[in-house]
Amino acid sequence: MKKLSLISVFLILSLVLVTGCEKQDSDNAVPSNPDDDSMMDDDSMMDDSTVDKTIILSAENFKFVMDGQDNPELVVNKGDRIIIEFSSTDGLHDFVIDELGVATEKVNTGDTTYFEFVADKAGSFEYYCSIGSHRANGMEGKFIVK
Ligand SMILES: [Cu+2]
Repeated sequence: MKKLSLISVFLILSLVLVTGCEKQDSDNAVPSNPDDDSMMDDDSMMDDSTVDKTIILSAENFKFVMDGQDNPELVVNKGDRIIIEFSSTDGLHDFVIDELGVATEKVNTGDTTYFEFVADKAGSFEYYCSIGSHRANGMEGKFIVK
């Protein structure tokens, strides 16, 4: 009987110890998690860590194309970090949205460029190609920030 109660005490003690350790672990985890979060926030303030949307767009004479659709209406959420992956399949083109400060490099046939920005203004804007009379020839579309 004495042995049994000793074992019980030992079991209870080890249980307490294990629980204590677990509690300590979770106590350690609690402060470390916000640290990770704030590090992620810091990163998102800087470049290319958290991208909400990648828009893959190509250009030709004289239209923009995405997934087989000509001059598609592009819709994003306000505050989204966006990467435009912009390429030309025919001719020299760029991708510009004046109100959002977006202006890719001019790319020639077969080339690709990237432009990253935050859609920090809600509204309906126009994107277009700024080269020559491309816009007048049809290289424009709607860019909506909700
Ligand atoms: Cu163009």
